[in-house]
Amino acid sequence: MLARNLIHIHPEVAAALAEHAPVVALESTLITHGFPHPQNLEIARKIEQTVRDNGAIPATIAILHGKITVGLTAEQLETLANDPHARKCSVRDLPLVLAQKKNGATTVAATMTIAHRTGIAVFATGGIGGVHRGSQFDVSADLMALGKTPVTVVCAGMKAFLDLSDTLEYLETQAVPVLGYQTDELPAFYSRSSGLPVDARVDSAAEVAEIIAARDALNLSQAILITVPVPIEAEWKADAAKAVIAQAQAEIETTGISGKNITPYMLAKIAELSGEESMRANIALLLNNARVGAEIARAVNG
Ligand code: PSU
Ligand code: MN
Repeated sequence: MLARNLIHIHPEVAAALAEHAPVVALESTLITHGFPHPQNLEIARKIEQTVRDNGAIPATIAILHGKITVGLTAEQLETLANDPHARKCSVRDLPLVLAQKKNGATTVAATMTIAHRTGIAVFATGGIGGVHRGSQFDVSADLMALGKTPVTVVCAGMKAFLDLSDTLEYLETQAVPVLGYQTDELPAFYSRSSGLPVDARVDSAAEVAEIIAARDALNLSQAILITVPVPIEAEWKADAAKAVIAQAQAEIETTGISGKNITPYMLAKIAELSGEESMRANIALLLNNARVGAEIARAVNG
């Protein structure tokens, strides 16, 4: 367990955990670095509301004034969404932001780590990080966290500008099962198809709960990755997305942007080049994943 003075758990989340009621962890980097202000706040609220509408308690995770905060008040969510200086925090950034008493937004890796330490089993997000194209060493710390943190992560696959097949290979090495939720094919974030297979298809939250129980009975330390395709009506077709991603990729190569700034740049550039389309798909998949996450959390506690 985390030291008491480093962490604050919202009373509603603490009560739900004590009663073994369903809780879904949510990340905060997508709020500060994934969407433009001020839509980011509205999207964050909608994700939380979708978790509630589907019978679970949302626990958005962030660092506020150097304190790990699990479950944000409406005011805290607003503060974070309005803070242009909040640091994008992967696991390696946590000690720094805590010691400096700053605000930070947690990535998939950091959110999983904190969720597990606080006893939250299910985490819903948009897209996980992965292996970047053409760069052998640009591998998101999300993949390492998946290899050593036994939670269940619900996502729409990896962001489409990554190298999806190398990312799958990496996850295999890390012993992370990649399951398709009502699909045989790995979703490609904005679009439903990637042309790549998942390890196995699962069709219901109850089935996922059984897999989680078996993992825990074996005391395995890996996450289970549930990949859910974007809803059909909001899909941004792979062909159209491909051209825009290629253009964004060409543009970033002229900028010198590196490291943790690559993903936020690519997301913003793709949104700018595609207009409404990528944004619509991104929001729809987030809400859909929040719903599936809540259903899985209910099945785990049922
Ligand atoms: N997917 C989105 N928006 C985001 C991210 C993913 O649609 O903002 C964030 C997640 O928090 C993810 C992080 O963990 O990007 C990965 O960053 P990197 O590639 O630098 O590891
Ligand atoms: Mn990177």
